[in-house]
Amino acid sequence: MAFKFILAALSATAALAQLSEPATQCRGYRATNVVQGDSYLSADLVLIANCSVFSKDVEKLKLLVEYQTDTRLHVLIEDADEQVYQIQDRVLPRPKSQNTPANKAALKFNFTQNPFTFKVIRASNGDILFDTSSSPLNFESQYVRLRTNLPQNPYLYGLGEHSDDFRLPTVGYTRTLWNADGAFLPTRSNLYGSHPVYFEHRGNSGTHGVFLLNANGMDVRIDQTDSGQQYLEYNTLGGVLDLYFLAGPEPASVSKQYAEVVGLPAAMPYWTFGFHQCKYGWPNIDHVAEVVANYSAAGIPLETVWGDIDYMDAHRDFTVDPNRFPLDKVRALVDSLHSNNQHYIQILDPGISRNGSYGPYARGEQKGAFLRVADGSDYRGMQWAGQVVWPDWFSPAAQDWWTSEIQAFYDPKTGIDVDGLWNDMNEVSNFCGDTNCFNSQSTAASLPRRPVSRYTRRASPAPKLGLPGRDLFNPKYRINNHLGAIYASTLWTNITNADGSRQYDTHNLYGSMMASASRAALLARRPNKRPFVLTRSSFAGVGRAAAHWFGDNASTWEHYRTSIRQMLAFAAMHAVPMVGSDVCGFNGVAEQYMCARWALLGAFQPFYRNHADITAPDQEFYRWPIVAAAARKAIDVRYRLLDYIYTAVWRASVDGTPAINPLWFWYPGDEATWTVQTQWGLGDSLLISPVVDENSTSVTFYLPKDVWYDFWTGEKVVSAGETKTMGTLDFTDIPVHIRGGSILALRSKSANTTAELRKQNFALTVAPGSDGTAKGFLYLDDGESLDVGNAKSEITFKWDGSVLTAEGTFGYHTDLVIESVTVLGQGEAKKALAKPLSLSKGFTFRP
Ligand SMILES: *[C@@H]1O[C@H](CO)[C@@H](O)[C@H](O)[C@H]1NC(C)=O
Ligand SMILES: *[C@@H]1O[C@H](CO)[C@@H](O)[C@H](O)[C@H]1NC(C)=O
Ligand SMILES: *[C@@H]1O[C@H](CO)[C@@H](O)[C@H](O)[C@H]1NC(C)=O
Ligand SMILES: *[C@@H]1O[C@H](CO)[C@@H](O)[C@H](O)[C@H]1NC(C)=O
Ligand SMILES: *[C@@H]1O[C@H](CO)[C@@H](O)[C@H](O)[C@H]1NC(C)=O
Ligand SMILES: *[C@@H]1O[C@H](CO)[C@@H](O)[C@H](O)[C@H]1NC(C)=O
Ligand SMILES: *[C@@H]1O[C@H](CO)[C@@H](O)[C@H](O)[C@H]1NC(C)=O
Ligand SMILES: CC(=O)N[C@H]1CO[C@H](CO)[C@@H](O)[C@@H]1O
Repeated sequence: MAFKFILAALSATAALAQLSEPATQCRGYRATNVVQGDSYLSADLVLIANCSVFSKDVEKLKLLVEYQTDTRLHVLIEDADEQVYQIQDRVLPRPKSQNTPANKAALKFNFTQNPFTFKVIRASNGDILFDTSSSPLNFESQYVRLRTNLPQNPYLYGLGEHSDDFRLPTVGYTRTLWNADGAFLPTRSNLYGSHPVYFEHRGNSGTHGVFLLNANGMDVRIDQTDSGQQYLEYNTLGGVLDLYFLAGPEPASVSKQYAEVVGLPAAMPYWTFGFHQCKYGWPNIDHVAEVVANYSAAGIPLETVWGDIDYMDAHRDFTVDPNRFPLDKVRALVDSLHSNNQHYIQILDPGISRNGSYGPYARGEQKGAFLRVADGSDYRGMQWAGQVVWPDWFSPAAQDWWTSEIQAFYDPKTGIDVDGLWNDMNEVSNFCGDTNCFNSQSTAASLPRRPVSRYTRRASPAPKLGLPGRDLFNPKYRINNHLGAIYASTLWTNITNADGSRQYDTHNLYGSMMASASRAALLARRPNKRPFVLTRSSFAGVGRAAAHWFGDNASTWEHYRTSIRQMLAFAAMHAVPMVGSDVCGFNGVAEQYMCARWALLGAFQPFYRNHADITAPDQEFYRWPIVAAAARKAIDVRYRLLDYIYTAVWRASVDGTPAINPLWFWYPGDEATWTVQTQWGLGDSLLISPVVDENSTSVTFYLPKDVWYDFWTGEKVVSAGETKTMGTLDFTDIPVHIRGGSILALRSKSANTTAELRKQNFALTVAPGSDGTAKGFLYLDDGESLDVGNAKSEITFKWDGSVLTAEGTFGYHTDLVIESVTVLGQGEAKKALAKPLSLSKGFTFRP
């Protein structure tokens, strides 16, 4: 939900391409004291000549190269004194090195000593994946630059969050990573999250990934030199060069290797895959109850209803508006939802009203939970609640306070028994456009006074918490933040966090840290229940704590299309599988035919929520017959496929396997797939190719060389690698193909809630590949426990052309059975089984 009046700060003048070529006096560093071990290499790096392009050179650096696993190479270039900021280990725990002998590793590190430059080489074929030889390294107090040459016309992906083409532009392109609120932003803007990882695909010679573990603001420039040399260049406002090279070589292996570094995404509760409805601007609780009733009356299954900031009293967290959302009525609605197996989620913003008679503020102040300025007084800004303070997630007191406020307000006995939490405005968004909003005024007399002495600031920063003596407001190198200066419309970048680090260095972590704090609070509230947190702002690794939606998009066809590539990037490249757009669009007027199409598209996203702004007309699916019809069909098929989707997202939580696949992940050698961004693979087996143009009743899409089956008709389609056009598609139609070689385990019937759905039996669809065989996977558990122990089933189905087998583990106790088996492409209809197949043990079955 929304961004308001800060567009004034939008500066079109942000410094672009301030520096196209390295300053001539810069000669980089010389490597000395090189020590080479079996599985590592270290060296000292000494500045060759003063250079200081934008700030002071750091004269002495250290290099550490570790062959961490056979597929992961770690290259760390840090200052010798270890003062430069590095992301705190508790924010992003680093994987340990498994000390692979260098000669066994898939990636080789090669370097020159004077000047120091390096290459990363794929051992199997000699491909140079990374090569800094053409440009000296700059490592200054407020500017770090590293450039790698790339092959001409590279296929690069990632570097989210953005709305640009899935395959990144290769010329004149700048990707700025600086978390920022916004709406109606053009492409090439920095958005809510920062994920400094890119994938490069080189066809049959492999895919690799490069992750720069650095939270500082940065521009990543992708361009060519005047002489036509292709490069990618990091330009950061600080931090160290902490690089992880991921060898792949299969695209999905890179996804897994990345998840090993940043952490596996959290497993999601089963019910969160149901359909969600939200709206900013619902006037009162009776209206919300009507929405729920109207969904039911329309026969459209609604799993979860959400509360945006409307429910709050004066937009304050942990309050309800006494007239519009009185507590007893909210509690009654939540009870009624729960008795129907439906769910309720509320929003919590980080901006805490700074009012002495507001309990959560007073208690947080007491505990020392909030960010402070130099004199120890509150750091103040403007948010929905008016004058606010913000939690300092680096302070253990903030987690304490957040957990106890959540436990109290969401106490099932006395408060609102929510099923999950939604974190918004956590970039941080500050409606104060500049530094002068409140912090120059004297402290209001009504507020409690906190003894300044409780606020102890470190005289000299501890290791890795940031170099002293920097200009934390206006660094000379200016990243291309769409909001202008780095402090604009967010927290002051000179604010010191509880551990001594500065917002200048940690800004991009705020949203992820809030999401983690919310997850920890939900876990404290219900220790063995999987928490559900949805966050707008994110940093690499956020998937460990939360799901993500793409923020304040608009009800336009362009954003409908954009949402597909954003889903591809987050799920396949950023280790955040539980993602989706606001279905039918957030801002502006949703037109019914578009909304019908989006209802269908959304059903094949992992996270499926309809949401709109307060200024947008109501857009619940039941409001138009055509949209209602599309939604009924979409939810019906989604629910029949729910265990398939659940299995895919669960698998991502176990080993990082992408739950959503770009088409080239499946056909890496087929160049025609490399730029596809309006189709996606859901799980291992389903290819979704929605209509993507306004008023269109057809879609042209690519079907790689393989055997396919139309999901709706079962018709076999053998493609030689062809562009197909499908029409005439009704407004309730979405093309879906099953990839040959797959077995799908569907529920035999849909239901109006996921709890009802879990009582339905299964039906198998066998879709043989060109060799006549097929394989599929089904994961079953209780859908909600954090730790299910052995109470889970991991079942592999195999079809060898005539016999169907099921094997695996069967620890989840269930009476559910497989009622029917359909083998596609054999001119046979579905076979109801005289004797159903059990799901509690393996079987062999000959139809
Ligand atoms: C850089 O300049 C500083 C002082 O201006 C000097 O002390 C230092 O030796 C110089 N470093 C190099 C590598 O020239
Ligand atoms: C690696 O570096 C050495 C010299 O340091 C050089 O002889 C060798 O050719 C390099 N290998 C590759 C593949 O570039
Ligand atoms: C619910 O449906 C009734 C009957 O169609 C309609 O009058 C009412 O406006 C609807 N309310 C909401 C919130 O959708
Ligand atoms: C779902 O259907 C059952 C049986 O028809 C009904 O009792 C229940 O109220 C329905 N639930 C919802 C949420 O519509
Ligand atoms: C503080 O909140 C109380 C109610 O909670 C309100 O009456 C009062 O006006 C607020 N004070 C300020 C300065 O906003
Ligand atoms: C940040 O900068 C402002 C404006 O220059 C200054 O008033 C304030 O004391 C600084 N805050 C901290 C925590 O250093
Ligand atoms: C789609 O149809 C509407 C209504 O007929 C029309 O106003 C609009 O211009 C059409 N859009 C396009 C892109 O053809
Ligand atoms: C802030 C903003 O405009 N956000 C995004 C809304 O979503 C679309 C597509 O999902 C993006 O392109 C926008 O950038």
